[in-house]
Amino acid sequence: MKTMTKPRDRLRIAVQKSGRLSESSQDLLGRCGLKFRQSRDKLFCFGESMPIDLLLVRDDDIPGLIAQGVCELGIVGRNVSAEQVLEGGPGSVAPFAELRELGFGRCRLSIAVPQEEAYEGPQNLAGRRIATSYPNLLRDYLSQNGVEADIVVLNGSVEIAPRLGTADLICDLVSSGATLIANQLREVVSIMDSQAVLIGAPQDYADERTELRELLLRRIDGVIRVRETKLVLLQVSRAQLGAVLAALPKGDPPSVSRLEAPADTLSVQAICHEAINWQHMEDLKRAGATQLVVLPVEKMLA
Ligand code: PRT
Ligand code: ZN
Repeated sequence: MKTMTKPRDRLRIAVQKSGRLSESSQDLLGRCGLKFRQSRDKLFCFGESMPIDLLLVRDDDIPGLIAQGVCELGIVGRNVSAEQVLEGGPGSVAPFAELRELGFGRCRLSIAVPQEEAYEGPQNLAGRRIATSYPNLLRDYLSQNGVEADIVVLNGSVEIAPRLGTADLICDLVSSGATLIANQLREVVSIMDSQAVLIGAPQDYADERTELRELLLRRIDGVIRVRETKLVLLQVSRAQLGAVLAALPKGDPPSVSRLEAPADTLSVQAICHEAINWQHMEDLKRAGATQLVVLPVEKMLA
């Protein structure tokens, strides 16, 4: 006989419906083995492979849905979760905790001034009008620096406020910096680094949700680990081996073998657990590496 699963024995995750985090959030959950069937209104996705469902909403609603107990988990920018934590006022206990950094949606919350304006430090912010969608984070930064300024809360198009004359400066999210340049603004200080994070209710549940949450967290950890894992292959002369090994990004102990020819040339194979950028490649080359190849790793079982 088929048994019915009670609603509270399913886990609900809130993710952004459409925006910068939507695709990467769903991709991450897909890589964890979750498959979904979308409802007609496209707001709810029923988990077919596991008792884990998705709620597709605006990102700003995600912390509140967790606080109200509608969802157990959510994926949101740290800028949004940190702003809402501060909403509770000083000393208040956050109704959700940051469980994992997810490594996508990276940006920073920065203060920017009109391009021609001088800036020496936070004292230059005193008495100015600063436009932002993140009043709590900005207020927190200003008070930590002992500065008083007027915060002008805007829910969008923050970057045009100085041109419109509704504010003197702005405090907004920046990733490439192109928007600031297009609006003749100059980034002067970053007040917070942000990326997508998994947030969740801090408590355990008396039912199956605690176990489901643990299982999902283990899979997310696995996906993140493999995503950052690379196989590095290179050749190096025996004399330069020490320098090349020292230049390798963090990882498992590499295996080193002798080549048939040329004599005294070694082949190195290393699993690295860090993102490998062009700077790492150039450092390895300078240390003596040749035939340098970096490959993605699909799956791992150590
Ligand atoms: O509709 P909904 O409320 O769900 O979406 P939204 O419009 O509030 O959010 P969305 O989709 O724009 O962003 C979601 C999350 O993505 C943010 O909360 C951040 O955590 C993250 N993120 C990463 C960014 C950026 N990068 C980003 N560059 N969010 C916004 N921007 C904007 C920024 O506000 C500015 O207007 O992009 C512009 C600057 O970009 P650059 O590349 O020109 O510097
Ligand atoms: Zn939003």
